Amino acid sequence: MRFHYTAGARRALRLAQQSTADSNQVGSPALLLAFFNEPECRAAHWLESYGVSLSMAENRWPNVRQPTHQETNVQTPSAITWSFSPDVELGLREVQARCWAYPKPLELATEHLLLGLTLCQDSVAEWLAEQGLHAAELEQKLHQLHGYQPTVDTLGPPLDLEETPPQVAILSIKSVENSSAPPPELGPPRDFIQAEPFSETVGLIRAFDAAFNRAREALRVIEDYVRFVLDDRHLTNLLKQLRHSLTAAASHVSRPQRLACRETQADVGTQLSTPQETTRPNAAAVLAANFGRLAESLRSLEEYGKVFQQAGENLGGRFESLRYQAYTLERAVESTRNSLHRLAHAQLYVLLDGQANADDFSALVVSLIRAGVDILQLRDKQLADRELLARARLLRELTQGTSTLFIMNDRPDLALLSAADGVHVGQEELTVKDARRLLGTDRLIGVSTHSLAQARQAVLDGADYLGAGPTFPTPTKSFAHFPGLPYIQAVSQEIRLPTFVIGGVTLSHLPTLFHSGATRVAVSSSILSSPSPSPTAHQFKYLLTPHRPV
Ligand code: 3NM
Repeated sequence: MRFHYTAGARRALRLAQQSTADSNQVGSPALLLAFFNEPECRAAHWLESYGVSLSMAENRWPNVRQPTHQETNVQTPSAITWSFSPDVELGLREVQARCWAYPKPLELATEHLLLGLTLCQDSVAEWLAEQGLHAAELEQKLHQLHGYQPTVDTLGPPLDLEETPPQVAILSIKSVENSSAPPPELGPPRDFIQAEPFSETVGLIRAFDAAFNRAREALRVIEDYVRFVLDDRHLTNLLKQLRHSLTAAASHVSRPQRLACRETQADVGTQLSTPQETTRPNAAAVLAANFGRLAESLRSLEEYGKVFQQAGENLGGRFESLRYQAYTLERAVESTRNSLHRLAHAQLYVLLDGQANADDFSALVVSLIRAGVDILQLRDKQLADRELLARARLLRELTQGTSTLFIMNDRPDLALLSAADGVHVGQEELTVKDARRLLGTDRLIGVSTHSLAQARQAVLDGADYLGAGPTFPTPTKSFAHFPGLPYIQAVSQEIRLPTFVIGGVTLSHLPTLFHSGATRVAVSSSILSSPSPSPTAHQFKYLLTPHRPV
């Protein structure tokens, strides 16, 4: 919105500015006195009609320097930069709010400036009230004068001055006059000067403040879920870091400045809500709504941040990078939540090879399914592709319709061809991103991890579950390094994405593993090499099932 001033208002403002040469800010006492030095000034007439004279004002503010005769007669230069004191600035914004339904563009005359002084919430407003000049009465006079009849519809939301923040000396918003550039719709030169609207700067700070608050609130809602429902330390830390980075970036516009411009009571958007906002059918809806709010607010901060940044700064870029972090976290939270549902009862994961022939393979698979194995992974480094695919298809057939999931090791291509439930990849194999490209969103992607850093990365990459190991020495696979139990403890403490402890796990390890915080295991040799794989698997399942004494 653009602001315009009548010639009289411009002269009064110039006089007021001249008498406050030190700070160069137009303050309320100087503006009040300036009205009396401005001939034909309606504000002065109104003041006089209430019995307020120049000498009374001078007595009350003896330190305000009066302009000399020469200063009073000086020509208004074509461009003046005005800077208002915070009080005057807030008062004028109130005037703007009260006259918002006037025909545009709103032209501020001295009577508008006087109304602004009564709305300043400072010593001038107090003094004027003592003299009988109250904002409500002046406002009515003003509307009558300009032939404007406010109705209930046009009055807008009530403006509660008590809600206006206290005086803040930081705000310095400039108003620029430029008489050489009248707005096109006004035709030939008129008796006002187009000014860059101080209200736009205030509005921009309001938008920035609102977006910052929205982003912070959304982050808190998400953080509460991740902390109290998922109980995930890693993601909680990342969300907290994001919140701190957000606050650090937003502090570019100081808190006092944001508070000074905040107008929650007068915000035209606070009463508007959609039916979707009033209901949240489940936690997924809460998360989706708040990640959406977060991304939108970060985009708003990015755009308005660019307006506030100085040359050489990249405030917009900081918010942009936070937005990308938010997208990554959204996926990680979603994956963790989905997997916890999908793999809620998956505790026993068995890796098996293709056996000597298809019949042996079938018999073993059927017995393991009956024993209650939750996930079967086909992992065979010896079989040729055609035979491996045949075993995979057989495994699919045998697990179909049961509660046992089928995961293909290392080969997304064979996983697709055999319609497996997912694929498992190692650190040297295809990345989660590439596997996801091939397999789409519904199939599970598991990742082997050997350190906390790899586990954290896999969570952010959108893995559906983790293998964590090797924990104990094993004949099944050779390793140079054993992260062992310390890693199991660390990953159990930090990460809630379903994690299967792997590497040499036997029945006798279970108490130690439970003690380390683990609840799921992936096993090969201790079941397959046992004289009776099915009973061993059954025993694993029994001991892994919660609430059973170990
Ligand atoms: N991957 P077993 S440990 C295939 O740590 C495999 O990533 C591991 O078999 C890892 O139960 C491992 O016989 C071997 O030790 C698992």
